Amino acid sequence: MEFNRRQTLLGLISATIGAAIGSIAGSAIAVAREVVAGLPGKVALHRLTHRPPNYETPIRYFRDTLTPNNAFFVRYHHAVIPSVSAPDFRLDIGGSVERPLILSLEDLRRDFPVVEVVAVCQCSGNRRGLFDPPVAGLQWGYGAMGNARWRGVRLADVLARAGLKSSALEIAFDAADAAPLEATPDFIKSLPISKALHPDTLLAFEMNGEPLPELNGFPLRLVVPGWTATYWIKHLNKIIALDSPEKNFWMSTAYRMPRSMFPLVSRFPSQESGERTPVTEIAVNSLITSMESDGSLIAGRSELRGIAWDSGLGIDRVEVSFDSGATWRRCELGEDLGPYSFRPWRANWPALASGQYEVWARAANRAGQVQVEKSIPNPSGYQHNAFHRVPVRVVA
Ligand SMILES: Nc1nc2c(c(=O)[nH]1)N[C@H]1C(S)=C(S)[C@@H](COP(=O)(O)O)O[C@H]1N2
Ligand SMILES: [Mo]
Repeated sequence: MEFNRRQTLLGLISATIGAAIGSIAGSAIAVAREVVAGLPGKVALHRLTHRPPNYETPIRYFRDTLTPNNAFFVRYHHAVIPSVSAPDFRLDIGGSVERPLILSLEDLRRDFPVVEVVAVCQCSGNRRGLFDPPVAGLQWGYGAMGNARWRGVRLADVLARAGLKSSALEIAFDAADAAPLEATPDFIKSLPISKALHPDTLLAFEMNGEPLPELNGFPLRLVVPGWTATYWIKHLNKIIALDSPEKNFWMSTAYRMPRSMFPLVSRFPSQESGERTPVTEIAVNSLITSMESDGSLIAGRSELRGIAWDSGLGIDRVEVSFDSGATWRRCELGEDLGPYSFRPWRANWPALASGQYEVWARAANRAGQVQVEKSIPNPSGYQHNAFHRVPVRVVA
């Protein structure tokens, strides 16, 4: 791949403006981190690391069902982020195909049906910072996720044009952000054929009606609805059909969870070896979003609302409890933007005598998967989906 305008985007990142401290309410561990402006094209976000850029979205932006592009979280494994000009971009499709292809963005838009899907992009390690006892890794709070309307072409259509051979077992994806001088291995991920050919799996060039932001994968990213964001390769420039399983650090070692943790509905058979299995689908989850600026709710005054989501099986119900799970009240579900989207919900306040409370929220999906009271410990801190707990003040 050739890029005649390769530069370090981080070189353009300006100094920190208006630092503030954000904290996460209602969690076993309060994770404090700075809210800083400084990433190009982004509002102030919670900064975890600057090189590579790892910034999460403050909870209040999840009051919109679609996460604004300028508040969408940013996660990179490599510090050097390529900047590619759209006219120079080429996507290379090879491996076990009859006709290897090299496609420009123009080719993609012109030669294939353009389709859309609303889907949650959530890091496997979202909420890692809330595990108790703590686990190593980026200490994400609640904001390593976002929901967007993705527009692009079906990966299945592109693979059909290339003449995918029946011997292919996996499709591997590589990006422009290789780091040959770094100790970190190149970030390459693969998908099983079944997920790669799923009609909702897209090569996306637009997000919420705009070209992809630079830091969210411009000009092209893989969109894998229902699966965690590790598979959603940004700056995608190479697709390789493989007859044998992809083996590299990011597939064989990272992004794996104990098989015994919970049964995954979406399987990745060719990568299932050993005691740890690849993290695939997004676990059912919910979040309260209407907190006051101090992170608590004021009974009867703050609205009681939030979002719920899962891997695309569909949210069945969201419930809230004010008595530590003894009784639960069903919430009203809002607008449905499709099975992979955040689903907004709201509830009325019950009559509460004065005192200190916590509201707990939990979601269940149509397959009967429910959130857990306590997150299931696992070595890399993936799939945190414990009930969201927020303090409630009763004001006379
Ligand atoms: N090229 C590239 N794509 C990538 C990554 C990366 O480091 N490089 N990280 C993955 C991970 S782990 C996550 S959580 C998402 C983050 O997507 P975002 O930065 O658009 O929010 O991108 C995925 N795609
Ligand atoms: Mo991630």
